[in-house]
Amino acid sequence: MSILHDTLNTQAETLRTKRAALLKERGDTVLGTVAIEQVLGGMRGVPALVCDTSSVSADEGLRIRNIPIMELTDISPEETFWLLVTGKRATAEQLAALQAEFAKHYTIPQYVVDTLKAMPKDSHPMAMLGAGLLAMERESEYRAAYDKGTGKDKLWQSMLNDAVRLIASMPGLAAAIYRIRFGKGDVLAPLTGDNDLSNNFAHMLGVSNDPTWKELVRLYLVLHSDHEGGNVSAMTSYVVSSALSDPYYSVSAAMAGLAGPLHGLANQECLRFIIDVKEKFGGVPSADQIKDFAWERLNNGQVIPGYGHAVLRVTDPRFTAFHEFAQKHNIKDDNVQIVQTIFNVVPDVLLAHGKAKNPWPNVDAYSGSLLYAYGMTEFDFYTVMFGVSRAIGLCAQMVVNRMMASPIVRPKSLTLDELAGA
Ligand code: CMX
Repeated sequence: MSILHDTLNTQAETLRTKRAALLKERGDTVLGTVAIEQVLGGMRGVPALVCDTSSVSADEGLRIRNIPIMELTDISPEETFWLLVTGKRATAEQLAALQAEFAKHYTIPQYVVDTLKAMPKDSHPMAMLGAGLLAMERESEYRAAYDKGTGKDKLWQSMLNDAVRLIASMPGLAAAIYRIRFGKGDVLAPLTGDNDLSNNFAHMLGVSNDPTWKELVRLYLVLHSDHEGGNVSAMTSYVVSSALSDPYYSVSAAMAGLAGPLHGLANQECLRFIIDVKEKFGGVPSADQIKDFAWERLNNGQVIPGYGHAVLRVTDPRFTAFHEFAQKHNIKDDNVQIVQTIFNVVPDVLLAHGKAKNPWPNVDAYSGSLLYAYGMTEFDFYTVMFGVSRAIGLCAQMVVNRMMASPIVRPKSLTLDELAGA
């Protein structure tokens, strides 16, 4: 039983009542129309999902429970989860109790380590993350509760237990992937006497002893945790869990989406772009050289990774938060300078190119250069870092949706001929 159960017991009832009232009193209210260009254009802007944990606006970006992300840059991942799932800031006592629950799961089962070690040496770290999560599915209390015939309105309780365990296992799982996949030596045990999730993650990765490394890991885990309900990873877990599949299935499916270069893998692609630039020009290039390089890429039909967004129309505040971190800690290596030069040049290039609706950077344009600066140079791993964080938001969204007893997702598809005749 998690400390969160007490807080959420009454909230679950309130959410279900609110949902039922909306259905009864305003169920036939029309939210908008759907144009053919939206159907053919990846459902852009179609208001079709419920997500209470966070929202993303075009002109401001991410708010978690209506708090701008820039006001949350000093909180912990544990507090982020608490806020996402309850809508309230945790007290120090609640936070300590939640951390103690998380800490029970920082050591991942040996059979998961064995599964990772048995995978081919060239497996992508994201494939290993998905496989590790699926191996752990047998731990699901939610599936066991469903098998025992637990009623629909109670299932969220065992889902919350799974969520706590899954989120707490992610750092150990990711760190094991890092150490096994990149030949970093033994898998490291968690810290003794320190329940803090990001401290444990920073330690188990074994990347750096610099105290600010822990701060970067904490910030990284907070910034990537949630981005409302319509992005690929969130929507994937929403759909999969709507079939009452357990969180291990749902999060591993979401990780498969996060592994795509237009979504989470963009941070890996971004660092590759920066390294290509550095190698081509033998260091930090001039603004004109970056401009030519960006045009070359665009004319070749490639995207500029880390730029553009389906919703945002301004610089992503998470990019700004990383920039402030770099300034605070005086990180000015070549990669960070290249990130800055790209930022000075690429928006104008994208505007002149005339395709991208948003020429400004997203979070992925900065994050990798900071990981690299602390010695995590294996950029195939960066999306796993993203995944550890994103699991926090995915699990929060799933718990809230299960509290509401959301139904199975089943929109209508049309053939091209049906659209043509519409
Ligand atoms: N470089 C070049 N072209 C870009 C571009 C970029 N960074 N961003 C958008 N475009 C292009 C699109 O490919 C599209 O071209 P076509 O009309 O030929 O298909 C056109 O501009 C219009 O796209 P859009 O409406 O502005 O953007 P979408 O909502 O379709 O896509 C996104 C959004 C993020 C996939 C896109 O901006 C992109 O590919 N960016 C680069 C990859 C990236 O940074 N992804 C990370 C996003 C954050 C995350 O999810 O983690």
